[in-house]
Amino acid sequence: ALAQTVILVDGLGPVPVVKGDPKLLPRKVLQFVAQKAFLMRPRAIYICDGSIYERDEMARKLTAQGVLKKLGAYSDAYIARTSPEDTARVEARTFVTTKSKKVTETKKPDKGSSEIARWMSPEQLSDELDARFPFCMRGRMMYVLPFSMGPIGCQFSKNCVQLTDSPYVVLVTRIMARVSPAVLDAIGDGDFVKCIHSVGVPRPSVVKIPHNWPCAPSKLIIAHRMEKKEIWSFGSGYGGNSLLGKKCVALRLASSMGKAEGWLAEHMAIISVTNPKGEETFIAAGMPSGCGKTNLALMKPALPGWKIQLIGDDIAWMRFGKDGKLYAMNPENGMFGIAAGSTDRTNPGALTALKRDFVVTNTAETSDGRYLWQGLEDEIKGQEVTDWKGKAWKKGSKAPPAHANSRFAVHCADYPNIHPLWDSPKGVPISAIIYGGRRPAGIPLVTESFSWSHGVFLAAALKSEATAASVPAATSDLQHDPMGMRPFIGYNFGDYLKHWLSMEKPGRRMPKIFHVNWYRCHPVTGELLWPGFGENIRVLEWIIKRTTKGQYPAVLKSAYGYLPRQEDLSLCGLQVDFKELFKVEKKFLETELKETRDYFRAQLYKETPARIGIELSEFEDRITRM
Ligand code: GTP
Ligand code: SPV
Ligand code: MN
Repeated sequence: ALAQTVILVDGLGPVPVVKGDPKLLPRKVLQFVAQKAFLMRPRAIYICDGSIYERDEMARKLTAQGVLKKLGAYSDAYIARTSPEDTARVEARTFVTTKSKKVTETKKPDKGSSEIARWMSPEQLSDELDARFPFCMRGRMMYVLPFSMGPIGCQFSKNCVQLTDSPYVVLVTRIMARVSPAVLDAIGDGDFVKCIHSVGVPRPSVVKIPHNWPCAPSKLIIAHRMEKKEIWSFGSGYGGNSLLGKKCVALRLASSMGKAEGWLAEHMAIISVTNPKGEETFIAAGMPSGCGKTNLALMKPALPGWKIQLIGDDIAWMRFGKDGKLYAMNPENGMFGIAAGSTDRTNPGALTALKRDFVVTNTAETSDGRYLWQGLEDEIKGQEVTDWKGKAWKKGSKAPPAHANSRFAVHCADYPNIHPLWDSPKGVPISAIIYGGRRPAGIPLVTESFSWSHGVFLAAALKSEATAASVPAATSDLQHDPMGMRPFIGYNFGDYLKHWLSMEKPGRRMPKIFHVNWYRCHPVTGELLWPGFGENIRVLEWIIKRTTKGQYPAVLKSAYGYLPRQEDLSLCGLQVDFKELFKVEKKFLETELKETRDYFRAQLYKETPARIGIELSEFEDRITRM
């Protein structure tokens, strides 16, 4: 008989390794793989290397299962369809586990659960895992996926190994993170983040699998054991639930490591903006899911001579350098951007990136092998369309062709306007931080904070309408979403705000903090007051003038923050209602203040940082004087 490569698992015996050489696994990785193979009992093990051969193999496998189809109009492009029950992140089933509850949750007087970093005790988590993971990969392949968040082997990067039974996760992680055997070398004798993921449907399955997309929504859990740097995810194969490098490692885990080590992991795009004179400014933009980070990063400026280049579209790791500047780096390798609504008008950058080696999920497709979604309907020229559920679709059909949280996954490096420093391990120096959410009423188009602590306050008080990026899907209710990080802060919210406030130190060049609102509507007609997208460059221009030309004095002071004077904002060629866009009303702010105070009271309780209390009362004073 042919000698077969195996991993010897204690208590179980040899488990075949169908690809990769287990002898090349670092000792601790091999141990991890063997222990978890004992727990989950896969039929075989596959050690991934991130190559295009591997991509093709996953694609063949998923195609045979009916989950994936090649999009013939591009090269190496695929469309995937998930189960309609597995289309977005599930916050209610996402937990952070630490020995002491205090490290994670702020204490509250009432029994309602925290909206930020839901704590689960180590004991309860063990029970939850015991009820799910034993034998969960029976009949399935266990993929061993070594990846790095950040350039491989660099000082601030994080080495990770994810075990998964989802070939889709392998296919997409290859785009989103740096998957390579070099990560195993970088691990060497060292530690790594342990990610354990299963779709939760062992074979043979006793239930019918919709769209052949196995998942177990009723048993879903995503849990972070912070002290052990371990992430456990069960029951979902999609997005932030299963691509564990993204929200789980690069935000929740990283934010808590950043707290301990003095840096920040934030839900932010990083962009370079160059003006017609060739002067470049780097900006970080924090917004809740579905509020415009990717669109901003891939924007085509409407003003002539301006250029925007992408560094990152979703996550920023930021730390102050010895020169006192704040450097931001993108730990990801790809973009997992919202597909529906991306068009030549709104977001031409997305379409220019989607030419080769990408995966779209839960979009529609045309009979000539192209992707299709809301906003692209006019491009249908007689082709037949199949919607995200696999059903025939026609213009005028009631249901939209793509799911509202349909996504494209594409390599950052394949985007034509990628910045040459996009993968710099040090990052780029940030001059301004922009926050923004969906605020149909009351909040101006752009506001500059009075100071660092006022900026932190504005960001902490950020609210936005819910979007389809997480379940339950879009209601239009306003939700608090501090720093756009509500689902991603991996530790105590009070400590998080203190950490942000503590960034300000003598000798540091603090970026200015702004708040933007692309989504204000006319109070009577309900129509959007601002055209958005490429026109947002006009707001960036003002922000840059205020930031880099320290002496540029032109502002109006409002109770909410500094506002631009009409003559300082380039509005030429636009028909906009400046007065409505910037109206700041006493009654509105009074309600806003009360509501924000209540929120902090509920979510922070006694851990509200003193400085935030001062910001609240200064805000109150300013409102009183209106
Ligand atoms: P996540 O990937 O979920 O974190 O979202 P994101 O912050 O990257 O949001 P994205 O850029 O994908 O934008 C989400 C949706 O917001 C888009 O599909 C647009 O419909 C809308 N959007 C983005 N920018 C603008 C804008 O300037 N104006 C308006 N009106 N809508 C915008
Ligand atoms: C978000 O929800 O902010 C995303 C998509 O970027 S997911 O990867 O699903 O978290
Ligand atoms: Mn995001």
